[in-house]
Amino acid sequence: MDAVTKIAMDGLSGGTIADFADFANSHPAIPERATSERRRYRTIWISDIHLGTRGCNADMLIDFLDHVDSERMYLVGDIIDGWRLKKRFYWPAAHNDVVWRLLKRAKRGTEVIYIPGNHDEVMRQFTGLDFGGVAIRRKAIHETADGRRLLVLHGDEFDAITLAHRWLAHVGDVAYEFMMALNRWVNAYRRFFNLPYWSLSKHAKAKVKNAVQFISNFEEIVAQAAGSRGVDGVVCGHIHTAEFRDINGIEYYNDGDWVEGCTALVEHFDGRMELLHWADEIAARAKARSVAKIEMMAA
Ligand SMILES: [Mn+2]
Repeated sequence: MDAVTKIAMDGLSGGTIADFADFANSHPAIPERATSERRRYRTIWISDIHLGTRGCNADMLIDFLDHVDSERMYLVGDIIDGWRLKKRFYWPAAHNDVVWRLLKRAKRGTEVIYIPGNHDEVMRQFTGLDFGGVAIRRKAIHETADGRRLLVLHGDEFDAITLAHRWLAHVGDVAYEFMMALNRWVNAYRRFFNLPYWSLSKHAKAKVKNAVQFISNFEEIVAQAAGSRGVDGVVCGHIHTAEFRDINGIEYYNDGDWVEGCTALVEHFDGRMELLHWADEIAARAKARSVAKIEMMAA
């Protein structure tokens, strides 16, 4: 048993991830909204949550999970960050709440398919198994309501091709960690002044030419690989850049992340696909509330 599995097991048998041994009788720290008020979709894809890190935006994800529901849900990798957990154990109550909500969904009848990524690759050894209604798979083929076939995978499979030098991945990792810390400070400041959530790396990525080049290379390589497998499109995560575009006749979808982009990919009941930007949804909700308040005061 490696260190990460051991941490996970220790946690399950008593530590901070205590309640899951008695999941049916446990309750989340942050109470759930009524399930009847949720927007329904045929399918939801989320990835790159990075539970176990300070970067994880668990509060926004909890808000998302409490406002939407679906027949099927894909967890497209890097759900738990084993790399970071191995260095330092970090597991606040909100992270427990995310896991609780995901398991609860499976229990209520959503078909949950978990495709581990590189940060939670320790779970890949359980490929083919089902845990409490969560099916662990290496990849999947999703058929949309209108019959298109989409390959679903995390995306780190292409690192060897997209990253010419392995060490670049680690430099990128350190730089990314720094940027995430900066992002937290910027947004703590913005929250204090009642400003909406702002994504630093979304702006940085759009400015840095190399990052743009890397992202478009990744997108093209993934789409090409999907095309050669004879599917209509591909859904992945990994690079924390939500996207939806046509690449030489192949639909390329990236569901983004819950570190700072806070996005999800959804399929409507007619097969139509949409990227949800949850920070925008929360801002729109707050605005609608304040408009309602002003109208009430004026009446
Ligand atoms: Mn990844």
